[in-house]
Amino acid sequence: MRGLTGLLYETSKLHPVNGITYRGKDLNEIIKQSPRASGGTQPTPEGVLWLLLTGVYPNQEEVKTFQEELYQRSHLSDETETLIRNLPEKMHPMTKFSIGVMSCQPDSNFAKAYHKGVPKKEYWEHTLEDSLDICAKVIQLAAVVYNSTYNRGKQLPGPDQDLDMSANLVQMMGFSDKSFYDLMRLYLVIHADHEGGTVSSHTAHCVNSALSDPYLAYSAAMNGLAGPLHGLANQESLNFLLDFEKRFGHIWTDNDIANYVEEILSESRVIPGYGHAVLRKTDPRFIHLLEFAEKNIEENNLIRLLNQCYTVIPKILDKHKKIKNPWPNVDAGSGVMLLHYGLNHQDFYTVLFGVSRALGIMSSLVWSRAFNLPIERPNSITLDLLLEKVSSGK
Ligand code: NMX
Ligand code: MLT
Repeated sequence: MRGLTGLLYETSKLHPVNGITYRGKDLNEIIKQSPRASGGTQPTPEGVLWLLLTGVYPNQEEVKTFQEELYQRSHLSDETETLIRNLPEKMHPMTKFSIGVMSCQPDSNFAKAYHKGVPKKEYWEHTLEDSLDICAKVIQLAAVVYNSTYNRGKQLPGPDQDLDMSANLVQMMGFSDKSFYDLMRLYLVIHADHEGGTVSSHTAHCVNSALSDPYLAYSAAMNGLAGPLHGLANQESLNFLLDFEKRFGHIWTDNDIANYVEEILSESRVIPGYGHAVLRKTDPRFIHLLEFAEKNIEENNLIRLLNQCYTVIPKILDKHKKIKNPWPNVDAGSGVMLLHYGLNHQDFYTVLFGVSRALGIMSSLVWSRAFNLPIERPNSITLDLLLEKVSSGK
């Protein structure tokens, strides 16, 4: 269905060259104009959630009140926390995260309202309640998944109502570097939405179109995000660089990178973090991460390697004519930044992508219900019928 316009999706739109806009505003503008946390250099995800929902930036006072409201909504039940803590240690964090979301589903305001028989025109209001709850709870869910997987037995701070979502998440995971708070703000802002056709947002839209509640829809979306061609590419991209480093150490040439890439391609594997279904230029989100690194992170071997890959890999991929976009996407660089701050559990990276994507997916579901969009049910065709159609020329 590449290139086929088949969805109404209100909150964002992707341009093949200029990248994503949220409510018509590009990331440069949002990063400059959206309210930032006190003492921070980056916009807060709360402000971006407000923008996605309403189409306008909140002022400083509104974002403060909104932050307080989200904090009130963020509580997890003991059952949910216990469930996550008791999941097998080796289970992938994305699986735990998705199960965690499902375990909150009995609290769905939408599901209760639907079963009480509220009129259709009120569906969006109950979807909004669930959407705000989910955006607030995912911070806590992610922290519980992280701590129960990697920080077992450690005493860690609980949520702090004076902190924004990003700072809270970083602090609850046991990190205290204020520059990491800022990276997390940038991270959660730039991953929030990528129009309606991404595997995750489209999945949420499709599931919710059956009037499955927002918890069911978001959890399904996370199962799509967990795929290596989608959100899991962020862990794969860092592993790609670390494997290269293991082999070549700190001294390598452009040729070494080129040979390494060709070797992977010859095994019919993909180069994670490169290519895109829609983008035809470097993903602006990747550039924002590089700019953050330039200002805040002292150059190290991995950052040098990341930059050199950016110079070498597109030239190699461009020679393989079937690859439509040889440029890096957001996943190429995010892991290197997280690793710099000590977050060295690659398996967890896609959970952070998922936390961020809640903002876009949840905002768009509110609009889908406000527009009363119908159940999504495209036609399909069997191979025999397809062959018949082709041979008859119709
Ligand atoms: N490495 C190797 N082969 C590639 C790559 C890549 N990075 N990108 C595209 N191709 C191949 C692709 O597998 C396909 O091969 P085949 O016909 O044999 O199936 C061919 O090139 C044509 O694909 P495109 O039309 O260029 O890309 P498509 O829209 O099908 O897929 C991606 C888009 C993003 C799935 C693809 O570029 C890819 O697999 N990239 C690596 C994984 C990745 O970084 N995913 C993250 C996407 C962003 N995100 O955050 O979700
Ligand atoms: C995303 O952010 O979801 C990815 O770039 C994938 C996409 O846009 O299809």
